[in-house]
Amino acid sequence: MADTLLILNGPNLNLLGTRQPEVYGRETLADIEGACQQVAQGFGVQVDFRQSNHEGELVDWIHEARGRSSGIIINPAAYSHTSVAILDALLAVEIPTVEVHLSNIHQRDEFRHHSYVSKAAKGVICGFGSLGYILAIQALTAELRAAKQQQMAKS
Ligand code: DHK
Repeated sequence: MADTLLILNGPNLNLLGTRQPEVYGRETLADIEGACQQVAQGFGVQVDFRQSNHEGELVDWIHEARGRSSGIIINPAAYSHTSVAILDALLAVEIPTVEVHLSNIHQRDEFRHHSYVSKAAKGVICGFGSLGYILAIQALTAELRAAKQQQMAKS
């Protein structure tokens, strides 16, 4: 069966397209999901794409990913800078994770420079707009392939 990547989006990302387009671009979240689905197909993986404005719901979805998803791509949005709960959930499930931000958080307000979530991430991509999601799919699928090859070499 094909690997599934869980792509999680945090608060206010449902407003993409109209929300501060000079910062976040003009693409909607549905546009980004469409691009992710298309690229994932090319890589032979499935994508489960979700958005929530609620921290607890994101935590629940991370827990549910155990045994279901081979990788997680997360744009925690504002929760990046506040959520120990999301960090702990990612540390608990031990699923390879890539953190994505549309904007370059290091060029913005100082409170956006630190992300709690990064401690649980294999890598972080920021500043490339929606391309970041595509790069994250590419990086995660390469990681999964390498891990499988290593396992096969061992057995
Ligand atoms: C999205 C948000 O909503 C902000 O709260 C973060 C992130 C940055 C992004 O660039 O995708 O600070």
